[in-house]
Amino acid sequence: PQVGISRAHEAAHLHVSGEAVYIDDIAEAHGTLHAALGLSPIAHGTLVSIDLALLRRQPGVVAVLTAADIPAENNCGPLLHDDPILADGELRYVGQPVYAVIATDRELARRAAALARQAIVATPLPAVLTAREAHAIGQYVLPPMHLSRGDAAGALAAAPHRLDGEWAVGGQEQFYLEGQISYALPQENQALLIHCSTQHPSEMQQLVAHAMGWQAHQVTVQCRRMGGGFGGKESQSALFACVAAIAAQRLRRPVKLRVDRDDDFLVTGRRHGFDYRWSVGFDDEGRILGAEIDLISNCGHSADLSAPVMARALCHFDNAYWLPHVAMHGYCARTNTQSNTAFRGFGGPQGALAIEMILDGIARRLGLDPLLVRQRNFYREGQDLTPYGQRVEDNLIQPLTDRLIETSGYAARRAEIAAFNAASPVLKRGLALTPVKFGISFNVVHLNQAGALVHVYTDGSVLVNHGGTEMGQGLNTKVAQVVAHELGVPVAQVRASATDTSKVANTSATAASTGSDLNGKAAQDAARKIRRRLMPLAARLLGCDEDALVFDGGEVRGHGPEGARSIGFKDLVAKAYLERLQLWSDGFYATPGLHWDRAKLQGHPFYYYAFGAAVADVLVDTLTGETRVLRADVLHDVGQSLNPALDIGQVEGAFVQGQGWLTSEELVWHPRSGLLLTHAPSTYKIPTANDMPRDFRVALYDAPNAVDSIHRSKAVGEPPLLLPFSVLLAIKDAVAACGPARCDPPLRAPATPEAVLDAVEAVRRG
Ligand code: MTE
Ligand code: LUZ
Ligand code: MOS
Repeated sequence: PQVGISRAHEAAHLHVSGEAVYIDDIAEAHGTLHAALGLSPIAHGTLVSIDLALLRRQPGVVAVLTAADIPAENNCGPLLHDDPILADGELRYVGQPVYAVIATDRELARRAAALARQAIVATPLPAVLTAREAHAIGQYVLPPMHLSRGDAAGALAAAPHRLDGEWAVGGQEQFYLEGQISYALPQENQALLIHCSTQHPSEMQQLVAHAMGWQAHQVTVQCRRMGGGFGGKESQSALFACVAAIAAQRLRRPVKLRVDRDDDFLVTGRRHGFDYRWSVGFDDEGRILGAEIDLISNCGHSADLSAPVMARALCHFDNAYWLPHVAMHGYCARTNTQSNTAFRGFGGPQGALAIEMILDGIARRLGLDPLLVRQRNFYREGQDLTPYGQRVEDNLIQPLTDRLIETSGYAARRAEIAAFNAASPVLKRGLALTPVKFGISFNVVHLNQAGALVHVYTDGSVLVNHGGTEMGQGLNTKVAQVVAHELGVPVAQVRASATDTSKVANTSATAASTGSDLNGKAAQDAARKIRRRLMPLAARLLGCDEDALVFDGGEVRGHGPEGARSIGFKDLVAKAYLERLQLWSDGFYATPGLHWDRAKLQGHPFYYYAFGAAVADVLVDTLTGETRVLRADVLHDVGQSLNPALDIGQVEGAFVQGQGWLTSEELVWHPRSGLLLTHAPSTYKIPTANDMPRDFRVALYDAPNAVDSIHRSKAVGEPPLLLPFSVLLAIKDAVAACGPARCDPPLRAPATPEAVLDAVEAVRRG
């Protein structure tokens, strides 16, 4: 078999040697020009004029483009068309692109573009910089969304206990190592080839075509790989693709637009920060009887993907728990900041984190171990209907958690930590176990489709192209394994080529963790069609029935009346060519059984759920607020893994990325000017190797997917980002050890040293 085994990432040797080609590594065509963006210096205002003469006389400048130079639609927004490529009339946030300078080299383009403060004349208007303010005045990018079941208010009123809370979690920068970049090359007869670092080549093609007023066939978008996307290149690669395309076509020269890190921070959005306000009613055992919650997301200046992000947040507030009566209200606040977008988890983490904070609060109020309260609220037989009407089938949460409790030695460590804390006044330890249930599928039904193209050449080697994009997650490796498995050839005989809109059309973003589920199935379909075409010939050559054929190990074997015979795959293919059999095929896949009522927020949006759980053991220095993850035990469900090494890598990466979100990555906008102050690694702190859990034990829960997914595997990209909720709650647990029994530390997220110290002080004051 070629699936179910660990294989190195197909480009790992290229990544480590520096040979892997990213967009900026593509050899520049003769005459290439470079673009740089001039950014709005104010958070809100009316654009009066741009001093084009000033910009044009800067050294090296070839052209300056403004909104007036966009041939057709001035929009790069994915769903609502509310995202200008270049500002037109209104300035909406500090960092909004207002003009593009095209120059003979990048440095000159940047120097000219940086004159924005002098070049842009604008009349400032009052700006709304926080979601709270926007919510208070009812300023949204979309109408509010409501998802409820039963009688939450009645259940709350009747409950023996009640907890009211307000809390917030910050946003998060994707911090892909390769920044946003597009390189556009004019082609003959009114066409463009665009190399774009994007998770969504088809969307880039469409948005460029709309901006140009062109037909889609005039635009080809290619992406060999990204140096990370993490959701940040699902929609927001479009601005860069559009600017490069417009400039290239206008000047009839290749144009590259690569922004530096600071501009990437200032121009593009990130994970939505959320504000919450909740009331929950519960019984003496900590079982939730009723819950009401407002979720307010900071969307920034436009809608982007905020609607499906909020929908996913609402559909993950339940996480692993049965909520008999619940009312959720989602508000998508419009602010004068970057437009927030997809980031690993896509609102799911922001939804589920709220219920985990609530359960922790309930446990502390009742003086119970939070784990016990969690277990009592788990979905179970008869209490397995989500608020949005989908049944939680094949629920692994209890067996998986039970196993992790045992393998992590939870009970013994709980006692050990209590003893440690009793004897340690300054350093405190904390422990927490949190579960994950994550719905797999795009929560927009029609996006759950994929296509692929498989070519078998006459020497038996195989080229596969599919609609997905490679961003480091190992999608091409998995798809190559699937194709190799189907044709019975070694995986080294299969190559995946760059994603290209001229090969597979109308693709979805590589997102929602569905890359291998969708493209793996589509590629399998294509490979299967080729195998089926080869079977009659093979059966004839081997003197056996078609159903006796086995494609494996680079050959085809058959057992017929004359005994066992075999033929090399290569020889079979060579003969098939002479017989004029079609040796290449397309493939297609659409996830079955999905339905979703977007207005009522009811239906069956997910093909299945992925589960997981983590135990975090942390150490907190209560004098400095510093924290360290001493140990993390993870048990994560990837079904029957296509490639355990890649999956463990995804789990580890997602864990640490989520840990960064919740402990160190803090975004700060200047309260008056609206400038994002944390726009570089000097002030915005992503985790380093030193922040990894000191003892990190990741195991896969090895059980085949109950539904017919690709080789019974499960999606892995996003769900493990929720595992480090355990880190935040373990920090909270450690802080609680500083205060009186049953205290509930008011810990902010991210739990930076400052936030930890504030919480320690608060519980000590009582
Ligand atoms: N892993 C790496 N190395 N780089 C990335 O950019 N993106 C994540 C996840 N893992 C990402 C990653 C996100 S947001 C998603 S949705 C999935 O990968 C997308 O890929 P998949 O569907 O093929 O898993
Ligand atoms: N839904 C979803 C989406 O669940 N994940 C996504 O990444 C996405 N992107 C666009 C629209 N809906
Ligand atoms: Mo991932 S946030 O769905 O790109």
